[in-house]
Amino acid sequence: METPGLADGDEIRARFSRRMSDMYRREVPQYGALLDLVADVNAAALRREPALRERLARAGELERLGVERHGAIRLGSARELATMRRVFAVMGMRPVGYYDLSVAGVPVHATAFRPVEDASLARNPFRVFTSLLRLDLIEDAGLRMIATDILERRRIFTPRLLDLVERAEGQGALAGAEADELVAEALQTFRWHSAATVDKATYARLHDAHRLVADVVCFKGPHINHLTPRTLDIDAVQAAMPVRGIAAKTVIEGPPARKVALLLRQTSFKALEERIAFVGEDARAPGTHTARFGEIEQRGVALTRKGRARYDTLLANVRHGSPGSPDRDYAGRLAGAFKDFPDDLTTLRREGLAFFRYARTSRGSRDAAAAGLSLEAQIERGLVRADPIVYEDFLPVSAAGIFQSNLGGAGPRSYAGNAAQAAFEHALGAPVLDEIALYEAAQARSLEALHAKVSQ
Ligand code: OOG
Ligand code: NI
Repeated sequence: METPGLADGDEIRARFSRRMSDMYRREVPQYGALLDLVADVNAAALRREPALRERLARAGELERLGVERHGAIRLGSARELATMRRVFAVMGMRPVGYYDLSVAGVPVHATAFRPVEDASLARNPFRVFTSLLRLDLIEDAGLRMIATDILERRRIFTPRLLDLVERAEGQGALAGAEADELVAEALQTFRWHSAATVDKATYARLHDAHRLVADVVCFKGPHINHLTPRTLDIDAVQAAMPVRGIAAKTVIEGPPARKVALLLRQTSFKALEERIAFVGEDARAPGTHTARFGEIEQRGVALTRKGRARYDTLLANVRHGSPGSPDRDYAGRLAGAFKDFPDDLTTLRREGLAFFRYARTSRGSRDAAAAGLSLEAQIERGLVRADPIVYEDFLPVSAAGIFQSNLGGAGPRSYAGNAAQAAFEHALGAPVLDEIALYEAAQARSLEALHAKVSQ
């Protein structure tokens, strides 16, 4: 336990992510093997690139290199989602972005609960990709009723957790011991239950509708289905996974490898087949269920709306025709498609493709003439610095790829793609924040601070 002091949202989130990591490592030993591999690859990258080590040390990121960046859960009802929003709010996490996965044959839509302030992200970046099952996409009306009924009856939060959330909402923070208790109670919601809540036949019917439907409906809670540490060299981890007996998914999701990392690249090991027990007469004939895996991520610069539209188009061109299972030459075609996408920070900035945070350098603060110069001229003379803003969100096509590689052999089915953001927000009980607007605001704030200083 980590009792001392009053715990605010950032502190509660930090405790929560540590305890979650310990729990998941115990539950899924292969995840521990992935963490060991990532630690080795990161250490090698730091030895190879002293400049990278220095940059991370300056930014205070070295100590946090090993902490998980995100996890994911799948919820079954509006009530669960709305309550989860309150639980995460106590941990300083807000819903950011709307992700429609139905277009990719996955019957869910989602948001990411994450810290939004720079200081909070720096303190602990943990976020949770949170999906809501779309029962409206189950075609069989009878089965839809069964699933709805099961989900309406289950209770995924302990009564004590709800008490503590209410207390924290009233006070804005919790005493250290209460924060520990809240974290322990919250973990109950995320833990694995090997006992299904349904009989074998019901599991099979839900599984036939979609594996994901069975995963959400048949268990006592929305088990955390993966955690994701940060790697400094995702290509190296991808190549080394099979060497260490870890079954990697076929391709790395997201943009190709480049000098200037863009957005987010991710890969995972395939979900494990785990034994589960059914209720009723089937209790003595165990079954298996595939849900839990491990993932890694490498983040790059956030793209503007213009940059993002270009990224989306290029990616769609490459994936056209093989949305579910990219072929062997995928990496080559992807790199080819992005050949004309600028790969240096200056061009990305000048063409308005990526977001930057501007700050006066110490030389700039001493130079009275700086005020009369254009921003570009000040940057060229080393009076102002432009640092890329890191992308903190997810990518729908990548998320679909991660989902699919964990749904076993079955290829993607198609649902008539229909985003339903209004319905999602209604279930959530709040609007989601627009992720690009957050980056725009961060960039604008840095420019305002610059101008304010100049005019003093
Ligand atoms: C979530 C998959 C999406 C990511 O990193 O894009 C995701 C899930 O499988 O529940 O976590
Ligand atoms: Ni993930």
